[in-house]
Amino acid sequence: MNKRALLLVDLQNDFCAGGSLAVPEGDSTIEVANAMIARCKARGALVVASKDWHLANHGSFASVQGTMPYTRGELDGYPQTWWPDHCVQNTAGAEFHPLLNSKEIDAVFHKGENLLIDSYSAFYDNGHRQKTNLDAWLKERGITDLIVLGLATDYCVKFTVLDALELGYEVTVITDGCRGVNINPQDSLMAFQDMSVAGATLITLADFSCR
Ligand code: VGL
Ligand code: ZN
Repeated sequence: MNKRALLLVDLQNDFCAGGSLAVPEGDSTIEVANAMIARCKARGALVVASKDWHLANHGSFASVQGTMPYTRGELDGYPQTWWPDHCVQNTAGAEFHPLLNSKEIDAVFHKGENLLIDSYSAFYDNGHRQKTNLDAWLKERGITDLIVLGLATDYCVKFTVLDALELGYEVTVITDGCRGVNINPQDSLMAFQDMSVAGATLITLADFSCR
């Protein structure tokens, strides 16, 4: 029997309107997330969430590197986009969006705590060196299928979905529950394509309701 969990990726203030790394229309993911939380809970599914969780001097911050935000370079041998300071541990920007029904979340998994490497995926850092507890937590509970939505499509959603597929989960992405940074205008579209080619099923909230 397949057992499903809903995975909410980085639905934090800094990625929403007024946040330091605001994703265009990022807030619009929140009502999709709340609808999915209600549906999944009604079917007895678990709900988990990731949080980007950096120290104030994280190596991905342009301010730390003396570079311009949204330009690119290399961090510890990996290509790296330099970001505005965001999701600093225990700041308002790192909190869940206030309208997110976060009391329904069964477990939260933090990532990005290592100063020297970025961590887009909720499962691993960008070098696949260290694993979060997410995979073990899900497998302990017999979860085989993941339904994923969140921020941002072209970074944390994409790499979370690709790792989930590699780890053997069946993955469904709720596309209207995702929004991208789109440094290049096509980035989100290309990210959805990458997820689909790797084996993810892409559907909308409306599609999900009639399954
Ligand atoms: C993210 C850029 C930097 C994300 C996190 O959640 O997609 N993007 N850190
Ligand atoms: Zn980050």
